[in-house]
Amino acid sequence: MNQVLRAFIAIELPAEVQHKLSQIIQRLQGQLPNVPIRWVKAQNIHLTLKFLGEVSLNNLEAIKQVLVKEATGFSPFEFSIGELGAFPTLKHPRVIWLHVTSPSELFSLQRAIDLQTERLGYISEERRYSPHITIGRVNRHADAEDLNRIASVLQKTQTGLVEVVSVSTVTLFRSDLHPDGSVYTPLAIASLKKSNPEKR
Ligand code: 2AM
Repeated sequence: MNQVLRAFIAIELPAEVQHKLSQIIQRLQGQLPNVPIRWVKAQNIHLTLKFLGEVSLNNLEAIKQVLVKEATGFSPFEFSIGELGAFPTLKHPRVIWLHVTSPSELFSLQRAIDLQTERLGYISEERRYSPHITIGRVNRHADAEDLNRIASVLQKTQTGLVEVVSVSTVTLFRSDLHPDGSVYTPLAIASLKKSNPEKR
């Protein structure tokens, strides 16, 4: 039997960062009561590197190996989170997110993981990787008035620099869709290159 699960590769955020981001969500929720948006639960907030989609259980080991091998090629780095954005645009928001400003390491790490998982059959997005942290998704049934209210709140809300995050691992997650939202479970955690111990 060919069993499958839904999976993606991401950078996990520390609980205190997730908490800080959920405070921004609460602030927006307060300004947008009764607007149909599915806000991301604090424990689910992460930075996606590659969405794999349906993965056969037979392929999991190969994916984990790719992750471990690619991760060890990169030194730990930091990225910062701040200011709101939306896809497709702030004026026409469908997916609400926070900007990620990062050094080239994040792009190189994402590219390496993308390339190697593509070799295993997990196709790359055609769009260029644009790092972001999704915090909400506007319901398909939102009407023009809802969209205008969301756009107006997003455009006038400034978050400034919210947090600087240190990255030392990447995680393979399984995603299970439940009626009350997705549940993400780590399947494997790969460490970036360990820094050299200081010479004495
Ligand atoms: P995004 O919300 O950051 O854009 C788990 O579902 C993660 O995989 C989400 O954070 C989502 O990214 C990302 N993802 C990318 N493409 C997806 C797709 N087609 N379906 C579901 N999730 C996708």
